[in-house]
Amino acid sequence: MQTQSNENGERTLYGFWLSPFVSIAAHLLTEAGLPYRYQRISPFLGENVAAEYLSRNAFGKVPCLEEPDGAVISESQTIGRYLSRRYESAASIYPCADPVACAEVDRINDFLTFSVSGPFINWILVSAYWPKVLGAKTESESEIFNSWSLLLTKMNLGRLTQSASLSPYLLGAAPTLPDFHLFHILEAGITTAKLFDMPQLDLVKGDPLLEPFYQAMLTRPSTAEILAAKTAEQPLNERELFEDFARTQAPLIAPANQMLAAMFGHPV
Ligand SMILES: N[C@@H](CCC(=O)N[C@@H](CS)C(=O)NCC(=O)O)C(=O)O
Repeated sequence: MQTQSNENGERTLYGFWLSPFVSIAAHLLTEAGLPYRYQRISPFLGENVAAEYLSRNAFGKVPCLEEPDGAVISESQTIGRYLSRRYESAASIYPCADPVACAEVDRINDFLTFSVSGPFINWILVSAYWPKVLGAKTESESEIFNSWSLLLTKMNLGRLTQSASLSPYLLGAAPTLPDFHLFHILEAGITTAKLFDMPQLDLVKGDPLLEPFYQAMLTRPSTAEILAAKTAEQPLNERELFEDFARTQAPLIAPANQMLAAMFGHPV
């Protein structure tokens, strides 16, 4: 595991609140009663690819958690599993002392990662960010991807919700790692649906199984805390998203745009 000298002995969570993955990590820390300092890293300003941040997470992705003893952990699900192994107060979200119970949590969470949340983020990037924020002329190709993604996401979410306990959480009366994962993916969908005027990204509205799950998560005091922080930062995120992101990303996405132009047969 990577370590960083941590002179002030604080726990720090790096990221920005619009990120569902940062919100998952923050939510798990809050649930477990583990205090932390939040340090905003804005991908819209390119802060996630600056040398200082890359020294913590070479992937340039947020979240990243720096522990009081200097341990540095990134990837939201890794952070969740780490917290539950290290802190008794986080043990219930990932019951690693019981391999069979743990396998059940992994089964749901792996399905979410591979079949729902990864593809969902690609959906948002291709259908919304690329044409509507980064200015790429891929409207018709993005629209096709949008339709396929809607179909596949609904299909896979349906498999999950129809087979889960949902009483009210995925595995029963108490939430585990995949509940926080699913909640923040749904939250990201609701936020981006409004942001880009794409109602199809709101996966909760009108879904008789997801609506009660979402409401149950909303009743948790930890959820209110996380959503308040997210709401407070939203104007800043929107400003940077629409005013700065295209400029800071331009050098990074230029090679991708060249490939897209070659694939699609027109300038993007
Ligand atoms: N699998 C990662 C995903 C993290 C991720 O995709 N974070 C996004 C923000 S939502 C990010 O850092 N994007 C910046 C970039 O890719 O340059 C996790 O679970 O933590």
